[in-house]
Amino acid sequence: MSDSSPFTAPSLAPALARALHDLLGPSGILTDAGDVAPFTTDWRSLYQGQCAAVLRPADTAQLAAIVSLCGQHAVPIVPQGGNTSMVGGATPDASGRAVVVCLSRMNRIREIDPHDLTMVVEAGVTLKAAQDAAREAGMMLPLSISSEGSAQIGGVIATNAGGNNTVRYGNARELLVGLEAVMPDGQVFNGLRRLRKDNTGYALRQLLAGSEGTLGILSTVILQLQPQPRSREIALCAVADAQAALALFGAFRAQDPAAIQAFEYMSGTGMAMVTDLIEGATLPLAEPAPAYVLVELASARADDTIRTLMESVLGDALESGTVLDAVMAESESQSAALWRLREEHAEAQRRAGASVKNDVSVPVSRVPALIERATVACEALIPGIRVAPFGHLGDGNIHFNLVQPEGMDPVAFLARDHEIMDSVCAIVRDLDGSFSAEHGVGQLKTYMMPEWRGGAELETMRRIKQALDPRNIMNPGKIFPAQPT
Ligand code: 2HG
Ligand code: ZN
Repeated sequence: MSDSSPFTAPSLAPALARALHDLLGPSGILTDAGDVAPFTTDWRSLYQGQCAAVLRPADTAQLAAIVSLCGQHAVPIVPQGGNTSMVGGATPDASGRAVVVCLSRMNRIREIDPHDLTMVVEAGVTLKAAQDAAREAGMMLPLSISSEGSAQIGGVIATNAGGNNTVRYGNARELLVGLEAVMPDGQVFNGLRRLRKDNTGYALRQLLAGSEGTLGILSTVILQLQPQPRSREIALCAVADAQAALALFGAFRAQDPAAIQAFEYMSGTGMAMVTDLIEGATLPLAEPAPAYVLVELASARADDTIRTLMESVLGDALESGTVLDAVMAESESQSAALWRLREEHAEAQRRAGASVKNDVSVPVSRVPALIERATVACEALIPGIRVAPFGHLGDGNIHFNLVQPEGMDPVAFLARDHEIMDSVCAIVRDLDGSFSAEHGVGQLKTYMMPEWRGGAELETMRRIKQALDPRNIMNPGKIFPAQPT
């Protein structure tokens, strides 16, 4: 469309459509069905929404103007980064009233400070690009998730992503030093301060982190970096079960808790899906095992302490039978190959058929009980169901995922998703866990909120939402269950 052609978006009021066009120009607005289609469904293809337009601001001023204009016209806004939500958190509903605000044009890494160990990043930078930039500057952004090639920093912080390094560095929220956000009334909240100490009232940036776009849209953030590790060791271990995996975690932790960069559990079923369905993924062990652990140790020191630690703990574990077999990476490419076996779990499960995901957490000591009890419950519920739990054992977050039985109609399987989630969650609850450890609530898990977070907790969340976004334009339908009308 040329600059001079009249811009229309059938479901937007003409005055709003004109104002948005004047603000963003033709390249900043998508309305053609083919152009908007990728923005109206989610990575898992669970939701098919519609939108009036996709808006692509180039800077914070444009983002703020979009939010004010949409507020004046009571048009809902769905912020979207890399569209990698596992819970439909960035997908508009089917009404077609909302606009999707896509942050990918705001993609500058503004500054990396080697003295403060911080980086200033715009919301649309992919996590991978931010990690690479930190590495090139001799530092490390200690946040790693399997969707990092597509996931964008704004979404990563807005959903308080967790991932593989939480065991050592915490979730995204813990890495958030400062932030700039556009609030639901269009005001810009400038909290781009890089202070380790700043005890001046409510922790608003921590509130916005994890708010899933319901309280504002993050435009720029300051993230905490770490020195680049100078020594790193990665091993893949075969184990008999989660109890052995936990014992191995305890053995590493007893020697040096600060060295554990990642401690990931994988089931034999899930690993078989990866090696069967992902090209070039092969198991570097003599034979398949009931379960596996991928452990990464790292240190800022360049000596052989980390190698010695890995060898001695694995040596003892092999001798005692805690570990059945193990392989240590001897090169960068072997390290990447071992990590790939872990990181391709989500993709392999997607290829294996319909799946129900339970992104749950329990106290670390109870992970084996969770896996044992939930396996029995799911196998009793649907014979032939493929139980493929994996994830971040070191922080207690297991993706207790279930893949449809071979040959079952995927629609019939997904029709039972609440039944499956509820039976897993009953066990999680009994073990004092949480129904969503890192993927958030999105729209998929809103129905669980009253039971799990009801009473004062959900009511406080509702009041905050009502105070900041009285017109409910920011990512409606996420986090909060619909209230009876
Ligand atoms: C991971 O840890 C992601 O790989 C995705 O959180 C988990 O597919 C999943 O359930
Ligand atoms: Zn995960």
